[in-house]
Amino acid sequence: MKTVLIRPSNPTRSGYLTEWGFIPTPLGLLQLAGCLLTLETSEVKVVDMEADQMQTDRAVDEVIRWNPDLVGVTIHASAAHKTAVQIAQSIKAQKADTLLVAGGHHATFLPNELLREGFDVVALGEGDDTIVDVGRTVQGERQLKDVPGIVFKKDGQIVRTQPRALIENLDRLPFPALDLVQKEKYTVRVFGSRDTVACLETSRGCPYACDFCSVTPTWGSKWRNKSNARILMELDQARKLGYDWVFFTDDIFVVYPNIKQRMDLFRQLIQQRFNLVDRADEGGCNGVEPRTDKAGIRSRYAPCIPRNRVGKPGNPQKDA
Ligand code: B12
Ligand code: SF4
Repeated sequence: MKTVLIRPSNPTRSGYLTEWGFIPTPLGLLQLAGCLLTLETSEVKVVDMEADQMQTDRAVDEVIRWNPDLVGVTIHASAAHKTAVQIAQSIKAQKADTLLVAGGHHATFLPNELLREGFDVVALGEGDDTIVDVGRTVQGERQLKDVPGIVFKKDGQIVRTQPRALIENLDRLPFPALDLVQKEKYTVRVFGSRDTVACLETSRGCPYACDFCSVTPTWGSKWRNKSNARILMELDQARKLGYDWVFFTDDIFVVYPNIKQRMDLFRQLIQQRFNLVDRADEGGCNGVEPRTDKAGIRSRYAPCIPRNRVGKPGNPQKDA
């Protein structure tokens, strides 16, 4: 089975890109790829329109040349929705038998709209197990109606399957397939050069429920985290691949019941000679700063607070 996973470009150009030249590795897709590669005879290709500054036509040509059975499109931010739909419609027009699946935050909240616009299936919330199950339907091993956590079209009707339970033990996930992308494309200018940067996650969810935020409805209100041993293994993978930096995508990195685990993690990172830089804005992060200080973090990147807190790795400034 051949799968193409696509990150559509965001035509509004994210502030992270314009301000800091930040082109993050598409972690969600690489995690899905890691999961799909556990299936026998599965091949996965990633088309990253954002990193390659690709126009829709070129992206579609690349997908069609690869001749996939399954195409997954991440719709992380609503701003990428229009591009995602254009791609889906062009692929369908040229290769009608491709199963088109959308996922990510935007897709989770607006599945029916995406189905009307041309997608065959929308994965709701966590996609790791869902994409494997959908892959099995392509291989003829099961049916979409038996895959939890999706919305799909059947005979012109929209069908929503039973909800999928959240993954309790994140350590059971395969590693994100970082080796499917070229690290030179993923850079950040924050420290004045084009350093390479890999995204990794150490936890999912948030115990709070701010009413403007889509995190809790997508990831659940239970904070679930990977073990320190697992996090260190993933960091080691990124280091071996030669990335200069790792960007943790967690929504909330330290929560009260897990302060000790995080402190232990920071200590181990320092022992293993990782440079740690945290971002701690004034709003809501006051508890983090003294603790990260105590754990030995010497520099911070904190654009919203005074400049004396911005440190450069290798030449760290101590907080004033
Ligand atoms: C880290 C992060 C970033 C990073 C980029 C990370 C990356 N690797 O691409 C940076 C800082 C650059 C960033 C930028 C932006 N972000 Co952001 N970001 C996040 C954050 C905190 C985590 C994303 C992440 O990597 N999660 C970990 C991976 C594993 O999860 P994932 O990508 O969601 O994928 C999983 C599922 O969603 C699903 N899935 C996803 N895609 C697909 C596809 C298929 C086919 C399937 C089956 C499943 C599936 O399965 C995956 C595995 O479980 C989220 C909030 C959150 N907790 O999700 C906000 C979030 C996604 N960002 C958001 C926004 C608004 C933006 C910006 C538009 C901000 C701005 N104004 O500039 C830009 C847009 C960038 C772009 N080019 O589109 C919003 C999106 C809301 C919306 N509907 O628009 C979120 C939800 C934050 C929020 N609560 O408001 N972001
Ligand atoms: S992730 Fe941040 S903004 Fe969203 S609910 Fe949690 S604390 Fe609030």
